[in-house]
Amino acid sequence: MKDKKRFEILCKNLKPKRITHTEGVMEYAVMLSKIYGVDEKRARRAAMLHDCAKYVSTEDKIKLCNDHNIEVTNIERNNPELLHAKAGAILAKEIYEVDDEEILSAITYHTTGKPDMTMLEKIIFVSDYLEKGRTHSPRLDEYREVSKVNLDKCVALILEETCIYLKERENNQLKAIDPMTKMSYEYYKIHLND
Ligand code: DGI
Ligand code: FE
Ligand code: FE
Repeated sequence: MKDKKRFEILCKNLKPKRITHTEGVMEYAVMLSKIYGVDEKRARRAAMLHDCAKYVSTEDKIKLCNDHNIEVTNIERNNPELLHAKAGAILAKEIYEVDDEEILSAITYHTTGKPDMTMLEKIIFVSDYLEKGRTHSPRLDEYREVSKVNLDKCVALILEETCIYLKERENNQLKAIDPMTKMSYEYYKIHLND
């Protein structure tokens, strides 16, 4: 399947706001892949599909994972928003005909990160946070500058901010930190001092 066809199918499954975000992630990911010597087409494809399961119902996301022998953790069961990442990788393979394991992994871990990510995985993780449409943090411009010179430090800064954000929410009992987010932060935090 060609990427043009993938994008057509995607557009039928996302709302306009989410398509705009996706295009922002694609643009940012291509920009970073030029800097870090990653294949632009693969970065663009991973970015295109990273949120493809964003509007799948909780029930369907759990069913997709069960049917494909993908574990659903308790945290994910209680915060089903997290599941769009794993479900997205399943749809990328089954509907969008992507069999590139690194692209699928970049989709799986785009929300939480994971320890020891590949360059492509890191690019998708930071591009999702930093694309031009994002305004959720006052430090985004600072992170954008870092992303162009030190990707590991950028991953660490984003994970740090995410953990702080989730902790604040946690006191309101709204969101629990996924163990994978925590593990990612523990792995990358050494780069905060780079
Ligand atoms: O899908 P997007 O909105 O583009 O971005 P995303 O996939 O990074 O999802 C962002 C949401 O995920 C945001 O509301 C925070 C939430 N999130 C990220 N890490 C964790 C988390 N939620 C929980 N409960 N635990 C986490 O560790
Ligand atoms: Fe997402
Ligand atoms: Fe996203």
